Amino acid sequence: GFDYPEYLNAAVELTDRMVERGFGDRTALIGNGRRRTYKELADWTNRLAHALVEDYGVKPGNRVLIRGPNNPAVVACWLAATKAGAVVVNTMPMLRAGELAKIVDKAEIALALCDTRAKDELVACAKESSFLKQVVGFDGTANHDAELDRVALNKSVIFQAVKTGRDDVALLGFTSGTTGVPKATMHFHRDLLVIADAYAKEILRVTPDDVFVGSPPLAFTFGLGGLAIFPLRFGAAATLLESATPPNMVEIIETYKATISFTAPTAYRAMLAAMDEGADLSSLRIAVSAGETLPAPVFEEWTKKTGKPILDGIGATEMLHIFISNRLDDLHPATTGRPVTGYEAKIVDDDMNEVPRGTVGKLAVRGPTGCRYLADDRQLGYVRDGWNLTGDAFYQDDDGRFHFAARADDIIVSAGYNIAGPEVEAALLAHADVVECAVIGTPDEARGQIVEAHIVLVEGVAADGATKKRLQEHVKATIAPYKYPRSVIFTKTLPKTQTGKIQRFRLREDAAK
Ligand code: 3SK
Repeated sequence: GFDYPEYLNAAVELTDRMVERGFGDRTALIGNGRRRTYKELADWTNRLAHALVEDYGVKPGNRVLIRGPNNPAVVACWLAATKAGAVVVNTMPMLRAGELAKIVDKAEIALALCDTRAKDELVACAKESSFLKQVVGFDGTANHDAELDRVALNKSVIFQAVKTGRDDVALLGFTSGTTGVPKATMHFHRDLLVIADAYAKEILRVTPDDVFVGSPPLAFTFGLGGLAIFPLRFGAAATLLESATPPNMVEIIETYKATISFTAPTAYRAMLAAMDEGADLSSLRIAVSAGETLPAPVFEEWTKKTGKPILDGIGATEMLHIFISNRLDDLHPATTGRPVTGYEAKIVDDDMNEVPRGTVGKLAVRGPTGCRYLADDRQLGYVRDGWNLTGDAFYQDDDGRFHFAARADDIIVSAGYNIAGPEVEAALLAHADVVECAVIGTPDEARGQIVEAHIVLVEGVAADGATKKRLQEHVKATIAPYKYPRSVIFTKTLPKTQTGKIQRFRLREDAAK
């Protein structure tokens, strides 16, 4: 088990405790043109925490919204608010006033801390909101010259953090999932540490010499874990550069000799393409892939070209982070691997009975973290008999490894055949002409549904009948021919969530119009 003291403040463990443990002079955060040590981070967050309590009246349990692109100031605000006993709601900088309003109302947020460059939408949201009273700006650039920075400047670097219980809520992770209606998932102080002590310790074997890089926003718990909690828990360093979008990650890896990367399969494809242009990824020790299942061709190419492991894993905002993963010594293409230490997983039917090995069913998981929606009836659908039902269709092979089949709603039933959309996508992605694709079922009189592929082609490939035919033939030659896409639509972009997941439901909605 994971034993934590009854009173535990996760932010203290990630900062002041690290200084006590001798990491004070080591680099914690890299960003805004400078490196900050653990001691500097502890001092900074203590000053900010004083400001939150003394100048902005933050009380334990208050929800505090944070908005800004990935940079050290966002991490500092998150840690400071957590030290002050607040429940933090990290939000994506791309959200508009209307989307922010849904979060503010759901979480009843009175105070927001906002990178001044992203303030307009939040101020617009505050004007309409009966909850949001104050939007306080911080400077997310190198200058640190905004209201919050100025108020915090002369505060003491010693702060008596709020004595939170290990099961006090520390974080509300918002997820719109792939269906669009936001839900708030509650996570405790101990949950923030357990994901490091389980996944990051066992699977990544993080050491203080590691340097993390990644593209997921800190507002997505995949990013908060990979770019803040995991490095800080083990005395390692995190690069937090606003430019860390997938095309630029390569440069960051080269500059800072990053050792562990966190991103999604499409970004790994882009990085492989950059290698063809001479990019040097040799500092990387491990590539973590999640968000979408990792197609076998990307796994193979990555392994061949870099000689380094690429670890596919499945996580969920509801579970806080990754709970099934490949391992450095147990690494196979087209499998998600086995449960992370502390977690159990099984495949069940609609009545929660375990199905035989090899049979596709619903993925059920339980462990030290789990789904706790804030005031939301959807809790009843997510947790049954103590097991979390993630909405993914999986099967377990004879060796006990878990294999992704589809999101439950990505199964296409065509002329009586059950076809997993992602399997057709994997076949298409293996073709050199395809950059990205999404496969859905669309209504068809004769077959009930037919397989429809939305495809982004490599630049220069003609979006014409000949390409369509070539790709259809390729699918027929790769997987059972009845799975080939009868309908093919070429597109420039695919609809995605803020966290980069393809929103197949949008394509389905459009198809139904
Ligand atoms: O893919 C996800 O949804 C996810 C969510 C939270 C943490 C990690 C992951 C991969």
